[in-house]
Amino acid sequence: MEKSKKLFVRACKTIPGGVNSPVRACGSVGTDPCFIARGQGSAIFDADGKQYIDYIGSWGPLILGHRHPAVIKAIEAALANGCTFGAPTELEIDLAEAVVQAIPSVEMVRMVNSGTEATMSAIRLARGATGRDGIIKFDGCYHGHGDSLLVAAGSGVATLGIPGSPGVPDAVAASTASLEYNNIEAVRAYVKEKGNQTAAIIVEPVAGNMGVVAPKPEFLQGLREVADQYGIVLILDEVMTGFRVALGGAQSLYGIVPDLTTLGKIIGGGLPVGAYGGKRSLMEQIAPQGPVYQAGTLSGNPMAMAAGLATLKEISTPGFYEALEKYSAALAQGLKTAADQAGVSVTISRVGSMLTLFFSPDPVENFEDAKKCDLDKFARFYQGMRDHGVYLPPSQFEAWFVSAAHSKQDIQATLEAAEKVLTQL
Ligand code: KE4
Repeated sequence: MEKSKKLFVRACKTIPGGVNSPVRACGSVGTDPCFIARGQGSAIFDADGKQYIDYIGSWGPLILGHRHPAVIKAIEAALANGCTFGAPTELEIDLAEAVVQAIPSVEMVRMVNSGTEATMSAIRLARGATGRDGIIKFDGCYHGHGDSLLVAAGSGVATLGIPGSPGVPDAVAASTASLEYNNIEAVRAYVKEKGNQTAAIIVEPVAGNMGVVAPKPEFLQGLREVADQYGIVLILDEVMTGFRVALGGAQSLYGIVPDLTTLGKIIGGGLPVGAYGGKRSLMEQIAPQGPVYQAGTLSGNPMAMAAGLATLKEISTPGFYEALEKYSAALAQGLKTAADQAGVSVTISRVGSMLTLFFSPDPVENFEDAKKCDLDKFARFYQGMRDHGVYLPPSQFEAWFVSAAHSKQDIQATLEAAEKVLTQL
């Protein structure tokens, strides 16, 4: 850990907190971040050469694991022609068509460079299309760091215990209502008064940023009905769940048809890509076709398009999700067994290959439930697992990701480590 420590000290001199994204800082779990030198398959190696089984997978993009041959080959082929042109390329059409084919509610799609850009743009489009300002989001959901959405947010905001964020104008924050996730009655009550001033409801169809929390059966359908009743744009933020929980995303699992969908992570195959898309009648309002402006120097970058296309091709192969489900279920079941045997009260929450081990004896259905978890115990668990070569998200309010590169041996080694660490908690 010596080289990592030295790198962290050096990083802190020129980079705020020594990291380029707060969730990487590890402060909330009482340790310093590992500096990573390389990854291969399900493994990553820190600057000191220590190997870990990686369950962060760059926070979701690496559903194929690190350096999948098809992805590397696609990036190299694109690079051979140049890395960026600031002009349209065929690769952008190819990825747009692949997204449209995989997600029927998406008739048109615009590529951007991050999930934050995707949600910011979708919100602007909803406001432009409805002429309304109001937004409904949900406590514990995280939709990137755009001003309108940094209200009662999850992920790093929750991890750092920041109530919102300085710098977000009160007027902007005031146009966003954050309600309780999974509480459709709270939404119905809110829209009675404010529905006609609300441009959009944005929701993670499976929450991943308060830890993994599945929607209650009536929740998503209830949002669809409310949106229809009040002319509100329903945005499913599938930046994390898109191509993660199913090829068609969470909307295909739960049978919900949104007006807009935001995407990211997996569609970039590890390179910076976000996207938003949906009903043609909405997307045609985006410049230059329509008046709602959104732009980006590197949007649709050919290398990123190539990495995304190669990834979508691999995950579209028959049996891909079934295999992922088998390993993910085995991991979740094994963790529960290990905790029970160690006498540690936990709740495992899993949808597909994204899961969270909550240090709480009770089910977690919303952010209030998640905040009741024993964060000290989580911190000790995180550190113990890392000492045993298992690299987990350094926050109770995040998801573990299983990739196609995780082997039976990886799962077994993870469970052996968990048995030891949970027993010593
Ligand atoms: P980015 O701007 O970080 O690419 O995407 C923002 C975003 C939007 N919507 C959802 C549902 C998301 O999960 C995210 C980003 N996820 C976090 C991890 N929980 C990114 C990790 C980080 O902030 O470094």
